[in-house]
Amino acid sequence: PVTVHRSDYRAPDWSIPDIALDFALGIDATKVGAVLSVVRDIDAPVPLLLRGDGLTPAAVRVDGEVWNDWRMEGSDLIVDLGERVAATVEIDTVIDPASNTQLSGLYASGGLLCTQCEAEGFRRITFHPDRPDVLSRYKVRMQGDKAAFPILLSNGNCIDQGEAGSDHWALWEDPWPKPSYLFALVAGDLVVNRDSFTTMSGREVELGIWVRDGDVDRTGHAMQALKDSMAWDERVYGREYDLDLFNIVAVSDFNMGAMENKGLNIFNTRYILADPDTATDVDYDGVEGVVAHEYFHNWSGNRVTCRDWFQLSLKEGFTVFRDQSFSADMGSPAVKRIEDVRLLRAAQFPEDAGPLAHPIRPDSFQEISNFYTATIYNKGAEIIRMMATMVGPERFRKGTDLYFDRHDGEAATCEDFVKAIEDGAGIDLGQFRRWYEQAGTPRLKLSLAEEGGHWSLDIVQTVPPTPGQPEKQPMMMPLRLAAFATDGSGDALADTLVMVTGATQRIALGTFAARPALSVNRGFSAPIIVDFERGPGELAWLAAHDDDPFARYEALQQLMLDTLVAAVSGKAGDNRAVIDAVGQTLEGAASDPAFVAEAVLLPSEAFIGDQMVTVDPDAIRRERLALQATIGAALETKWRAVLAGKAPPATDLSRKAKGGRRLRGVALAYLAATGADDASALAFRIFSDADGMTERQAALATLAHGDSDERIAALDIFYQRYRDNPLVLDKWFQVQAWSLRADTLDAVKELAQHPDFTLANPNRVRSLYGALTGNQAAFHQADGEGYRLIADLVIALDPKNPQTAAKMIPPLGRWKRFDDARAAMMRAELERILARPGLSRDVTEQASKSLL
Ligand code: B3K
Ligand code: ZN
Repeated sequence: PVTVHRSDYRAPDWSIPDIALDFALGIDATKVGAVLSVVRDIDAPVPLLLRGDGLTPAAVRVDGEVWNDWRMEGSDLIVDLGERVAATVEIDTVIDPASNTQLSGLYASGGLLCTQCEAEGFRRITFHPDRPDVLSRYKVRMQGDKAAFPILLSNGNCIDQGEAGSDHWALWEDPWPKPSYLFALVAGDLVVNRDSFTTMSGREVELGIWVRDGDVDRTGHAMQALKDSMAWDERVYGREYDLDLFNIVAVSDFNMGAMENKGLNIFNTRYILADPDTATDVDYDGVEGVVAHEYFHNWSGNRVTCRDWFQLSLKEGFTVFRDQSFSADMGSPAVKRIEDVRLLRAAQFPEDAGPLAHPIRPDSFQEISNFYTATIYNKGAEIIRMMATMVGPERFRKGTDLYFDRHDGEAATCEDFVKAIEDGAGIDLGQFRRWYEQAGTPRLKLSLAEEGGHWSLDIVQTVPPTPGQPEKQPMMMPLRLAAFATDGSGDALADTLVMVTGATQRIALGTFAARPALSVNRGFSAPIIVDFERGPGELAWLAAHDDDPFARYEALQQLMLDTLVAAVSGKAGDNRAVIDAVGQTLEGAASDPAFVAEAVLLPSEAFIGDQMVTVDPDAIRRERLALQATIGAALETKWRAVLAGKAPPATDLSRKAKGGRRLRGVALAYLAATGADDASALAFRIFSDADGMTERQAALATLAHGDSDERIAALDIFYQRYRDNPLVLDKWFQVQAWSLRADTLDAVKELAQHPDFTLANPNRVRSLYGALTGNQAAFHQADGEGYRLIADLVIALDPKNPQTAAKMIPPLGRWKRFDDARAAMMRAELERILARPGLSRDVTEQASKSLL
């Protein structure tokens, strides 16, 4: 496979100010007529290079004449335009949406025609440069059978429509120049939830959420989220929507969450449909966050787009930061921060520590689809957040205003963004730019020093080597800290922001009579790992007294983690400190149940493994369950008290109600871990009495870990009730693949043969196999069966859907973290995948890099 390098970037030879597309729609044959007005941007004559993927030109015309001066170079079309400086190039192609199982380009999903073009799917529809720095105004005409395709949608505004026998047609025009990856078309039988929004300048925008008949009652939450997002972006970033129409379409078969096509977002149904009976509180928050994310792209991504795909984090990191801030404002900032950091640690830290590590602005790739990663998205968001933290909200806003002002209508770079923040906010980001260049999670090793009652903090910073980057320079980062006297003397250092820049650095903390309790990286101000040895007493004190809620959470998590890591290494000690700290934290359950639920949750098996030199999945499983049982038993009355209350009504989506349900789920898990006689009966009662999916799924998941008759009954009831609802059926697959039972791998194998399982739907694949790779002890079962299952899946899925197949590979690439026997089996499976003939570029890149 060819490697593309960032340093090879060259501006395009030809620009394309206008494009007219004409679609004659058919499920298994759609004719595409493309008219490109091209203008040469360099002096010397040069042919026009148009990318294609699986296309054959049926006809080529230039300025109205049949043209023969073209050739195919691989899958690309080269049109020789001689001395021309401008021309109208027309190309006809025919594509087959029904056989497009990759779900990239124009494809069929349950009778519907829809598109997914980012990053390089437009070239599967028609020949085009298909690079984000070629921006055009689009006019799209589509015609098709009225009965099969009653609704015809594209970007922008519908400017004309009409009938032609049994056909009808529509003409859409998008006034805003856009790159090809933002093109979208949808045709099919859809119903709409309509609403409207009045912008800050008083313009009325028509909103539409389009779904299958029968689903429209589940679009209310998405609509509210859309209106809230539009208002929020005006208030917080001064950004107004810029078309008279904003449409969202939900489709069942989609490779990722959603897509920000200009004026016509296309969504995975999973992030649109929600009602209390079928969606959990987590699902509701997911809908709100993703609707906001795609809407925010209208400015961070569409009005200012990316020059090339190496700049992907320019739009994704910034937009994730924007959606995180929005969700924090809509709910609880502390809980949102905890969730975001948990995700970063679960998905991004392992990526940064493994063979697929890359900077947020990569230097090279083989297949860009492989770079829609937690690093580009979530670490990217952390880098933007650090800039915002360093300059504060007002100056950050000056920086983003300058960015949008300077680059509106352009295809920009990460450097353009940093420069705009530098100029607008007035800060020197010279050293900070290393975050764009260097991969790997920085580590700060901390220690306290004392001289005559004056205490200071010593910092040693290291950035670990990553593939292709053996040597690293120290990073610049904002570190929020505070220090407290635990002896009642009242000495304290109030919340302070220090800039860490050196490989070593000393920070004065002030005068304390005794060693202070240090609250460090408060709010997770920098995306780093802190190594700081602290006794259980100090951590417990912080968990109870720190005035930063995130730091309280961190202290308790660290205490749990230390206890678990010691136990796994055979140094089990006294659990008293953990039990007391959890008990103490539970005292706050009535006032902030959401925070308490997050705080008392044990660290995940994977995160415990990340603390160890060699991960021992079986010991981690054993010790985590043991600690859960111990805490469960020691605080049994408290858990029972939580469960004895009435669950908030499922229709109540307030912060408090959601928190209450979350805490009940956690309490039930602790109680079940004790093996209490009545635990299964209680879980089954909660399952049966539940008036909504949050409680129902939590109870089902708890039962699914166990061995009771109630487990079989609940799984069966759940299946019978929801077998016709694909999103809920996904949950049924998922809870079984998540199960802590010893026979989970066998269950997964059986479920893969279930009539409702299919490789054609990415959500279903993720609900079974994605859940399995998240189940550490099952995936890493000592006989290597988990590895075989995933490799078999990759091999079976790759010919159908390489993007989704390639996403399953990274867990196999973590082999260095495991014992020799497991590492050898993981490598063997990667090699078995690579030995398959005709492998996609996506899978080839991920599997071969994973072996390094
Ligand atoms: N920009 C899209 C992701 C496209 C992924 C293509 N493989 C969704 C988003 O980040 O908003
Ligand atoms: Zn995005």
